[in-house]
Amino acid sequence: LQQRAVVVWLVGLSGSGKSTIAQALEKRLHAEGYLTQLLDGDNLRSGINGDLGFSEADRQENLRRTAEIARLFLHCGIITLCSFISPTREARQKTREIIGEADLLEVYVKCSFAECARRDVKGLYVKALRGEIKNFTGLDAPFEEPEAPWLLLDTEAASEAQCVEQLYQHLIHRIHP
Ligand code: GGZ
Repeated sequence: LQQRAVVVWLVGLSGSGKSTIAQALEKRLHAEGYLTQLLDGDNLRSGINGDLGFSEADRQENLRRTAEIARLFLHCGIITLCSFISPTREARQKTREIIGEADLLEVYVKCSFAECARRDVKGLYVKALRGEIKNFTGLDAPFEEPEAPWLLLDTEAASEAQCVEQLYQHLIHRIHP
């Protein structure tokens, strides 16, 4: 199978919808015969990045290692989907340098802090607002919005299915220009 690989990097707050969108996109790409790999903050942090927490430095290291791993998959010709908060401009810039500007598609999964806190899928926001989680993104740790993402998906304005469809269409046009 001849395919042009890319890294799709989803940026956004916890609970914004990154992983859900990435999983649905992966399922669709698989069904069409594409080789994919999904790297997710949630699962990498239980394994290879299990030694890292949520300080600024640990997040940078989390993203640096992930970018190095993504680069390996990219060079195998695999469409690599990365789902990480990726909260700072600096960390995202380093990621871009590791993977290479031309092969990194940054997708901003936009959702306000208030809406993420309202959804609170994992109950983390309630804990963070009670002060039980320190360095929580958007509360007492920074989230710098991507200024010029390749694609912006607003999960407050559009449904999950619409966001997946939009991302899929953009990606396919990118792979087969
Ligand atoms: C933000 C946290 C925190 C703190 C635990 N701040 O929605 P989730 O639960 O499943 O995904 C979040 C995940 C964030 O990991 P990342 O590797 O994506 O973060 S980063 O890119 O900043 O390195 C959230 C959970 O971990 N979580 N504590 N303090 N999110």
